[in-house]
Amino acid sequence: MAIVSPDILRENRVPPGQHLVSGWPTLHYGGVPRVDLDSWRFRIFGLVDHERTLSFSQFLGLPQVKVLSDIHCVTSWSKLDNVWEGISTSSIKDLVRISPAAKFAIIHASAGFTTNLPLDDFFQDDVLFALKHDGKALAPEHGYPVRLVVPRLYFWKSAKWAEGVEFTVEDRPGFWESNGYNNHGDPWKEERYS
Ligand SMILES: Nc1nc2c(c(=O)[nH]1)N[C@H]1C(S)=C(S)[C@@H](COP(=O)(O)O)O[C@H]1N2
Ligand SMILES: [Mo]
Repeated sequence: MAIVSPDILRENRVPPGQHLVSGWPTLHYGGVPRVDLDSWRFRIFGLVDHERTLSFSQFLGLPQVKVLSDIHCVTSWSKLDNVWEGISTSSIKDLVRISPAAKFAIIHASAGFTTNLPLDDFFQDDVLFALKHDGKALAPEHGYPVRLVVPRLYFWKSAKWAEGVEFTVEDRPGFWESNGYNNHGDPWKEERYS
């Protein structure tokens, strides 16, 4: 059974200032990395009892979920009805003991890209590390092999080419958050820029 992101159930699904597109635009800073699955690792670190480093096959072995969600990019395009499959962030919670002092998740991705989320946002049940979109492996430009998907926030929080997550006491604005975007990014409140 798919987890339905709650914004899907709104009567009006398009947030203020957004418009629908038919394709799937690509947007990121820098180049598309060529990822080798044999050397790929996913690291869980920071305020945890034991840091974990997972190989791709170990990551694939975690329980998988399916999520139905909409995409809202801060540049104003929205794309409805996306089916994602991958690893729920709650599976990460089952792998390590996160210190009660931790308040933020910093998602690390290729080439030093990061994005930051309060733990409450990171552990919503519609947030996942996606491996597939609409039944197919992610294309390289959309984050192959693994991207975060945070359906309730603008899409810049959905880090492509994810490589790990760090738990911290202090907030640490990531790449886009340090370059003019809002620290939180709720599309329904138009938290676009800082
Ligand atoms: N690693 C990485 N992930 C990223 C970005 C980036 O620059 N680097 N850009 C973000 C932004 S601003 C957007 S809008 C979405 C776009 O995802 P898409 O290209 O799959 O549509 O990726 C997000 N994830
Ligand atoms: Mo974006």
